[in-house]
Amino acid sequence: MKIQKVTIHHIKMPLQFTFATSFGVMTEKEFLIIEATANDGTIGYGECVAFAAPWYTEETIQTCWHMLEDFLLPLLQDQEINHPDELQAIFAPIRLNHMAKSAIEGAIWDIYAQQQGMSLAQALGATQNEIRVGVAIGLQPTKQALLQQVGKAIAMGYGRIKVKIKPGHDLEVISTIREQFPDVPLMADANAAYTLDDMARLQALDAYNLLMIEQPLAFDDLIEHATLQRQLQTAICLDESIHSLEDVKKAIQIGSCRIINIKIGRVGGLTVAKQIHDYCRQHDVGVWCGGMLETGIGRLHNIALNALPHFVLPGDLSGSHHYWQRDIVKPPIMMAHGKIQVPMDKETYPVIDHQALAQYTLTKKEYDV
Ligand code: OSB
Ligand code: MG
Repeated sequence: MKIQKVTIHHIKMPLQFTFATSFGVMTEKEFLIIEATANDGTIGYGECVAFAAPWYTEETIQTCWHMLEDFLLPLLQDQEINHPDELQAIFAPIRLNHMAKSAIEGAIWDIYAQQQGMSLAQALGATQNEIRVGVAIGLQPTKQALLQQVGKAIAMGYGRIKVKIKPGHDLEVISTIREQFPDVPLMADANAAYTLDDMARLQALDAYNLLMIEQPLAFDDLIEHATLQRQLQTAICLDESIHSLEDVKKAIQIGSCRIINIKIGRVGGLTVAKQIHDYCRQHDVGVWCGGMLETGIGRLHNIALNALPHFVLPGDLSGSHHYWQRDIVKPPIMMAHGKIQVPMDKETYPVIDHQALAQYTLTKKEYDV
């Protein structure tokens, strides 16, 4: 295939909940939706998951747009692409900017799957028809609100509860949940809020039978996480620190973690996400699929990835209505009894809700590639 035309839709959607983490509070999310048209007329969609501000990684909506417009789309000019894996080499002259690369790569994976007459999951080599999912709950203002959120999530069937923690909102948060729900599969995500000076506080979390602690230390660290993992019983899971297969190899080699959160955007696309999955499978390291509060487009890509065989831990993957009043795909993605069905054939694959997309659009721009 060749890519002939790309439309970038800049959209903003109000979240169904206030999402508070150690780095701030979110009530809405911006996205770039990438609509790519191939020379045979097939249209594919990708999603840029960067935030408006650079607190999770260094990328933002605006840096991604700049990268796409000025560097990535020009590299696709006259480029014959036989398989989306080839984009790794095509984009190699551009350092990092993984969320920008992933956005266009996802659209090209979507085109490729359609051209093969397959669902995205099939094109990736998925083996699971349904996946078990978990929910991420932000920092809550009160104990009552926290218990109510956790109780509701358990009642909805989520297979794993993840709560955000930060220094001062950690042991109390976890002990409060454990008193009421002693057996629920529970984990904590710190979004890099701690340092090794907090060792005692982090070790105290060992008493609560957590599945894992996600990204306790700095966003760019592997070494200190290895030091911490040696002194913790609870498994460390890395999120922000993992940008590539090379990062995964180093983290495993030095013992920085026992589990990896794979986010398609953070690692630069589905091709690398699958390579990380395969490597962790060979090395017996757990993986799960992380979330970036995606629209249905990004979520369908997460679901397809999550259907690969080594994704046995539930990911941060809820149904459309958990995040949005109206999603931009139809039918919306449904979660029931803690599970999401993986759309495996053309007939049941959700399509873009163009009316909803238009309703959320701030601006859009068309590029002849
Ligand atoms: O750290 O995993 C994270 C959302 C935005 C930014 C970072 C993170 C999250 C989540 C995912 O926790 C929640 C979701 O998509 O359901
Ligand atoms: Mg995280």
